[in-house]
Amino acid sequence: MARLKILTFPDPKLRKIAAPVNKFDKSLNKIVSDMLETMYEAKGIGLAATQVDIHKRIVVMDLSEEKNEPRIFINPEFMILDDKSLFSCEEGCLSIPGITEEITRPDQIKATWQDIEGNYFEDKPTGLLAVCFQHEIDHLEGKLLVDYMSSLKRDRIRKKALKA
Ligand code: GNR
Ligand code: NI
Repeated sequence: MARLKILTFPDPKLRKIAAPVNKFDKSLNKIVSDMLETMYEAKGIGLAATQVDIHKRIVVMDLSEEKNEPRIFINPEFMILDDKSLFSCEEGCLSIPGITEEITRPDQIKATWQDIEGNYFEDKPTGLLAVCFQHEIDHLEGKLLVDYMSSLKRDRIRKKALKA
């Protein structure tokens, strides 16, 4: 296993769109295990491959207290089932350290993904799992928390990050 470097805003590589995974081989296993190590080390609850400069549709998560329930989502997708059912959450992001923002997102979604062997799954996550699923898919599409903020706030965060 290896710990990977997490890209931070405003790195333009965070804006790349990830490509679907179509080979469920050893190299996918290696990426996933490195991403899990990187996520645990950084004390995040989720990590998208985009954040470690790998532009493939791979997400890892662990929402458990004990940090012993790794979840792996290959080619994750979601559909909004009810656009009137919303959930607000104070979100953080490993790629925008030190910043949190309250974001409102759909709470009733249908999620689909593949596992590391390519088997297909679906579920209807709610609450934090639904939030995290959408947050990570945003990364795969090159979208970040700052995109939900006012441009004034975003520019302030950008300037601070560039100065540091
Ligand atoms: O560690 C993380 N915490 C978090 C909290 C609320 C909503 C989303 C998240 S994801 C974030 C890790 C991360 O940046 N994943 O992309
Ligand atoms: Ni993030």
